[in-house]
Amino acid sequence: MPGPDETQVGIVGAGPAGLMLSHLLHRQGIESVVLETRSRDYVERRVRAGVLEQGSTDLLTSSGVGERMAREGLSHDGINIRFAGEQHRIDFRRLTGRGITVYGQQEVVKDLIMQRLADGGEIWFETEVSAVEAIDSDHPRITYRRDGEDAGLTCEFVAGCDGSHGIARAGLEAKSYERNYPFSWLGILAKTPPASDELIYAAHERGFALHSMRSPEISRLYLQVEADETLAAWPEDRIWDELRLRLAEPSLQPGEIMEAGITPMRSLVIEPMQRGHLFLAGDAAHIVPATGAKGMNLALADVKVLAEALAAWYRSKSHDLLDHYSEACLRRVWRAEHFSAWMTALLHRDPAGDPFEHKLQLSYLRYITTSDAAATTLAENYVGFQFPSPARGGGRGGGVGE
Ligand code: FAS
Ligand code: PHB
Repeated sequence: MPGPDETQVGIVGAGPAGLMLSHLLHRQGIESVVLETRSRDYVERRVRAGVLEQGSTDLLTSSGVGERMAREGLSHDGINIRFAGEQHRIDFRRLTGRGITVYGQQEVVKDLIMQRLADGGEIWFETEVSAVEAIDSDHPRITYRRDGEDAGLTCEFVAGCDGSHGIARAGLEAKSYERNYPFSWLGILAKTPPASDELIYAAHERGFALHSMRSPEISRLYLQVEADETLAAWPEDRIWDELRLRLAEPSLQPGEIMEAGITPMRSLVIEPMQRGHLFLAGDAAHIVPATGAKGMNLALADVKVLAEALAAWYRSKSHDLLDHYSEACLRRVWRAEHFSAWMTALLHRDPAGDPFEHKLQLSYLRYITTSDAAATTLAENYVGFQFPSPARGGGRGGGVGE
């Protein structure tokens, strides 16, 4: 069943980036088609991120898709850090005046799909994009396969929102900056009440562990594992025993594991994030290790900038914001890349096991958990760093909220 063969903005990928972009464009009267290789059920069930910065929750609320998040999201004013038998709380609210909201990425995706379909939006599921061509022309073209048929969609602009393994960026003559870490995260979603009211980040000599949650009944938990680890090496008893040990949380109760997966830890930035009439957003342009909970927030921040730039073009044929899209995103992206790499190094055990490095790590953890100045560097980045606005002599705003 072929769809229309042309649209204003073709969007590759129905993750948070692609769906939010389509939603924001619709609110500006701009037509788009989202092409998604997976089924709706798969996309809505995929368990990933869990923490929203205030800039992201503001965007969801201001664009009219924040109602369920406001009802079901968990507002948190800080996180806990555990190491060497110590427990310390980083008080975001006292240090920065802001907090975070815990609300699963799959819930954001469900809310956006529901809204787009209610607004008559075009989301073509089970539609695999094979190429994005003619990106230097005024009519870039998406080639895709749907219902066993190959077809094409002629666009005025294309947004590559196809994630960390996306193909949209193939046509960019871009430079990539990459770091691969010598470990991965084993993540589970389990039917067991959280053992803590707030997130627990644990730097244990056996490895990193993280206790997050989705509701008073559902916990989201992670363990640092070998880079090439498989789930087969982690029977459920071993997972729970290791979580209780590393989190120093004997009260954590096992529960039905609803989803388990292993995610490699990787940093990547593609520069520039655009060429001609193709613009990259989200993981298609940059990847961060999940330690700093930045992935989904960066994706939403990118498409807020891109939607404003496209709206300016459709309104007045002004190219300026489009020409500066990549520059407007990269300062925020690199701040999040640095923070995510820094927090990852701070909390993970280095498999190379350098004893001097481990001592430095412990010293830094003690500094961050005793000095307000040091704790503020973590807090202001975790809740979403806000660059000084031009009025205060700084550069252009760079966060979602700016
Ligand atoms: P996404 O990857 O979410 O979406 C891209 C979409 O494009 C996908 O639906 C994909 O199916 C589709 N697509 C790809 N190629 C296509 C093609 N050729 N044609 C059509 N469609 C195509 N971040 C955190 O902050 N915390 C976490 O705990 C966390 N856990 C993660 C676990 C995993 C396994 C992964 C992979 C990522 C995780 N992330 C986490 C990062 C994640 O949340 C991303 O930052 C977020 O999904 C980015 O959103 P998008 O840019 O929309 O990309
Ligand atoms: C999550 O809730 O999935 C989560 C929270 C914080 C992180 C990563 C993942 O740093």
